[in-house]
Parts: sequence; C-alpha cells; structure tokens
Amino acid sequence: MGLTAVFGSGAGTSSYDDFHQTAFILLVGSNAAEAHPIIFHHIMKGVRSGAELVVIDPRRTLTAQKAHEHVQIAVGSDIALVNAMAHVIIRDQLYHKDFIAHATVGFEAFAAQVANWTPARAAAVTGIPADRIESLAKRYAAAPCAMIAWTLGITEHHNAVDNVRALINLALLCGNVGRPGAGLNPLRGQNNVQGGGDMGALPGRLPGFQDVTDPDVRRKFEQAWGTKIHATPGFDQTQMFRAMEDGQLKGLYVIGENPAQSDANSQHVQHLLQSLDALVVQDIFLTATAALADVVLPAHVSFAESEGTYTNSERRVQRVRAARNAPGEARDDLWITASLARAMGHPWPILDARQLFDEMRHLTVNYRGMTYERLEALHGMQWPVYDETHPGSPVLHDRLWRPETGPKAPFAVVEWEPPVEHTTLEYPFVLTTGRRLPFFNTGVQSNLYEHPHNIGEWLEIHPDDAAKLDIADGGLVSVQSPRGRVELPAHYSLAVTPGTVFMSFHFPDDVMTNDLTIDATDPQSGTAEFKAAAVRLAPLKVQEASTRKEA
Ligand SMILES: Nc1nc2c(c(=O)[nH]1)N[C@H]1C(S)=C(S)[C@@H](COP(=O)(O)OP(=O)(O)OC[C@H]3O[C@@H](n4cnc5c(=O)[nH]c(N)nc54)[C@H](O)[C@@H]3O)O[C@H]1N2
Ligand SMILES: Nc1nc2c(c(=O)[nH]1)N[C@H]1C(S)=C(S)[C@@H](COP(=O)(O)OP(=O)(O)OC[C@H]3O[C@@H](n4cnc5c(=O)[nH]c(N)nc54)[C@H](O)[C@@H]3O)O[C@H]1N2
Ligand SMILES: [Mo]
Repeated sequence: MGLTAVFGSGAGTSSYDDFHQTAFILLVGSNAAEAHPIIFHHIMKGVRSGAELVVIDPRRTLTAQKAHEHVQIAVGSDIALVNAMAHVIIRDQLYHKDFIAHATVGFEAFAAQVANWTPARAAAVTGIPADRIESLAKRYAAAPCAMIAWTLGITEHHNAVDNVRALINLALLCGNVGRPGAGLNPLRGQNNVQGGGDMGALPGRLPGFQDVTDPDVRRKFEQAWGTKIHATPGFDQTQMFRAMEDGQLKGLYVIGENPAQSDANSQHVQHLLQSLDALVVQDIFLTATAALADVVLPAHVSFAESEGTYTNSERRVQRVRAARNAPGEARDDLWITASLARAMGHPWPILDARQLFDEMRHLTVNYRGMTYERLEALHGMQWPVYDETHPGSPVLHDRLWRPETGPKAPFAVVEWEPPVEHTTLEYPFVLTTGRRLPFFNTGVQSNLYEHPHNIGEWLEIHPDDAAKLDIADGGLVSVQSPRGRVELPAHYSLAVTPGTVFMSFHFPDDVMTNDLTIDATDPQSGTAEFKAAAVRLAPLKVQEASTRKEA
C-alpha cells in the first residue's frame, strides 16, 4: 500500500545483490536471521564487504546481535524515531537537494512537520537517547548509498501504512532509491507472497497489479476471459470478517490458509467461521480451520509436487518443478479450482501451470517478456520484463534519476500514534508476537515431525519483571488480555526489555496466542496489530494449571 502510493507498484525496489554493494543497511522490525535466512545471508555478505548494519527492534534478536548497532526501540514507536532522523537530516542540511527538487513533491509540508520532531521529543517516545538518534541520522545521511528493509515490526500495526511511508520519506530525503546499493525492501514472508500479488490475488487488482476500477483494464481482461468483471474491488480479508459480522457474507472458500488460528482475536474469528452458511477449506492438512468446515477439499499436492513459478522479494520469477509424484488420487489446487468451475457450469479446460502463465503474461506488461525457456536459461527473471529481448529489471524507479518527466514521488506527513491498546494497571505489559527459527506460522507444516526443539510455546520475560511477579524460570504463567487467556511456561530472557513480553504463534493447538491479540487493523492495508496487545501475567502453581487439552 505504502509503496504503491508513492511509486505506483507494491514491490521491493532493488535486488539481493544491492545488499552486497551498499554502504548502509537499516533493517526495521525484521528478525531476518530467523525468518528470512536467505536474505539475511545476502545482508551479511554486505556487512563483510563493509556495510554498516543497524537493526531497529524492541527485542535483542539473533538479527540484532549481528548488527553494528541495535536500536532497542519501544514497541510501536518507529514513526517517532524516523521522523526525528528526518528532522536532524533537514536541520543540518544533509539531504539530497537535487534529487528532492527533480524527483519528489511535498517536501515543504514534510519538512515543516518533522521540524516538530526533535530528537529529545522522540527520545521520550522511543526510549532511545537523543544523541543516538542524532548519530544514526547523520550516519544514514552520510552513507553514499543505503538500503532500508522492513517486515512485520513495521506492517503488523494499526498504522502500518504510515510506518512504511515514514521509511520511504527517509529514503527520498537522501535519494536512496532507484540506484545501485540503495532501495526500499519489504521482505516477503512466504515463498510466493509476491507472486500471489502479481497474479492479482488482491481485492482491487487483476494480474500485474492492474486496477480493476480502470475501464480499459477491465475491457482487456473481459475480452480475454469472455466474462464480465465487477468494477468495484472485493473485500480484503479483514473486510470479509466484518461482512460476516454484519451477516452480509455467508460463504467462505479458504485455500492454503489457517485463519482459525492465524487471525487476531481468534475466539471471535472462530465464532464467525462457525456462523457461516458454508465454509469450504482446501488444504494439504486437516487444519483447525478445516475442522470447522462443511466441505474439505484435500489438496494433497505440496510445493514439492507442483509445477509453476514463484516470485521472491526481489521480484524474481523462478521455475519450480515437481520433485515427486503426488500420492494416490491427490489433486493440485489448479485441478480442484477448474473442476469446481465446471461443476458450476463453466466449461473450463484443465490447464497446466505453463499454459496459465502464457495466458497471463500476454495480459500483463510486467511479465510480458518472460517465457519458461527464458526463466530457465536466466535462473529466473526480475519484473518488469517488457518483451522477449528485455533483460529484466534489477532496480525499479531509476527513471527518478533521469531528466525525463514522469510522476514524482510524494513525501507524506505522518504523525506518530501509539498502539491502539494502551497498557493500564489492569493490563500492564506489552505483548508482542512473532517467529522462531525452527517453526513455521501456525505449525501445521512444522509441528508434525520429531525435533529436539519441538518443545511447545513459551513466554519470554525479562528477569526483573519475573522477580516482581514471583514467576520462576520455567514456571507456569497465565497470560490474559481483554480478549482471552492462555497458560504456558515462562522463560527468562534478556532479549526483551522490562515491560515487554514475547510469544510466538507456532503452537496454537496448545497455546492459542491469537486469543490474546487485538484485531484493530490499519484502515488502508487491513493488517491487524499483531505486534502490540496489553496483557497481565500471573504465576500458576502446577496444580492450578488447567490446560486446554484437559478442558
Ligand atoms: N522460521 C520461520 N521463518 C518464517 C516464518 C515462520 O513462521 N518461521 N514465517 C514467514 C512469514 S509468513 C513472514 S510474514 C515473515 C516475518 O518475518 P519477521 O517480520 O522478521 O518476523 P516476526 O518475528 O513476526 O517479527 C519481526 C520483528 O518485529 C519486531 N517488532 C515487534 N514490534 C515492533 C515495533 O513496533 N517496531 C519494530 N521496529 N519492530 C517490532 C519483533 O520483535 C520481531 O523481532 O517470516 C517468514 N519466515
Ligand atoms: N500472533 C500472530 N499471528 C500472526 C502473525 C504474527 O506475527 N503474530 N503473522 C501473520 C502472518 S504474517 C501470516 S502470513 C499468517 C500466516 O497464517 P496462515 O497462512 O493461516 O498460516 P500457515 O500455518 O502458514 O497456514 C498455511 C496453510 O496452507 C497449507 N498449504 C501449504 N501448501 C499448500 C498448497 O500447496 N495447497 C493448499 N491448498 N494448501 C497448502 C498448509 O497446510 C497450512 O494449513 O499468520 C498471521 N498471524
Ligand atoms: Mo506473513
């Protein structure tokens, strides 16, 4: 959303190689060492070539431990920090005047607003001393080129888009976009998140991010597909659940997702899923969501048994091949979808992935010049690829550096807001949630195997907090938010600061982390504030513990 608003496309602007040649890497709200190991390998390659690495994270993660500087910021205070960095850069005239004049709009209004964000004011909000903010700003501005990368610490907040816009402001200020070693990179969580977006799996977009409200775009697809396309965007996932609340939406078809355990405020989500007239779940495992379904479509064809393409965080489209045959009568998702269409009276042929790819690339400028042959010969290609002689695009928005005119990149005025749920005497701790290296999301794909680390969920708590509450290391605690309560062992950790606790959401069958999280969402992106909820903690004696399983 944030990148689209500024540059017209929602994708990382540079390549993994740019991490190797950059002078400065600002990694914000991202535990890349545990959650993006491949990109982190590229980041560390850059560090070995001399880049300075700064990690902004409320926790001292594995990633933070590898950084030259760890900025251990208060949860939900990134905008205050970044606005103050911009304040210093503008006050000391360290910004890129020519780039701003040529390629951007809105600088004056932005400068006027960040003038109010002195490092002293930001220090009070972020917990980072003013002199460290000054120094960070000056080092970022002095770097000949710098990369900014971010993930969920930025986007899983109720003001996610503002968080992203603040980071884009910083890059625009120093001309750190559209040239080698500089760029803005939202690291993609799952192997094909970018590809899903590229294919139009967004409520208002057709393949290639083409806008469904544009009549010319609709006409093109209507001709190709022989069908009428609605001019209004559909619901995003958050809106779907709101529409269920209002009784407007009565049927849901879930493919490859486990929302009963992965969505915030899950008691409420499960209640809504149960109230549907029809819930259809298509998954390779019988998930908690599938357990609530009226119909389960077993899609027993995993990534290792599929043909097709994935698009990664640097917009590189790569071929994947079936490494083994699917078992028994297992069907792939494509076969199931086409068969459903036929059962509904539409004569869809069963196409293979390559035929679909060819259809799509002729309708999509970004993919036009890609063929399966070229993808194989070139080890994947980075979109846009305009024709079959075009080499692909390692860097986006380089036109901002050329004399030609075109849309300019707007600065945004963004105000800091604290997380929706404030801590109170009743709920005095901030719970932030995220990932741990050996496990994947709701655990459906990572909890079935025997593994020494497979020890279940635990709460990370600072020993000072634990001492005050008489919580033993390894002792059982209850964690309660205004929405729900869980019980789990607590472990002392110096990675969190006093007042903040951390849990993953990898073991929902035993500890339903998302019973605690808040479903406040960003109004533009629809993303929930998974990264900040207010909770209270209490030690439990073993005999008091009433585990979910017993219940
Ligand atoms: N091993 C493993 N890898 C994964 C996954 C997995 O489940 N397991 N899941 C994949 C998916 S779907 C995704 S989206 C990615 C996510 O990858 P990441 O975003 O790196 O993972 P998280 O641990 O959710 O959150 C990142 C960091 O944000 C920090 N944070 C929390 N609040 C704030 C804040 O207010 N400001 C800042 N600056 N930081 C904050 C947390 O302390 C945490 O270290 O990982 C992907 N990779
Ligand atoms: N508390 C908390 N909650 C979070 C987050 C957080 O940081 N904290 N992060 C959020 C984020 S970033 C994400 S991405 C979500 C993830 O939430 P989900 O996507 O709901 O979680 P997964 O466990 O990855 O579920 C993926 C499902 O896809 C199925 N699957 C895998 N391959 C295939 C296939 O080829 N075909 C079909 N049909 N199915 C397949 C798997 O079996 C699994 O059931 O969780 C969100 N929830
Ligand atoms: Mo994700």
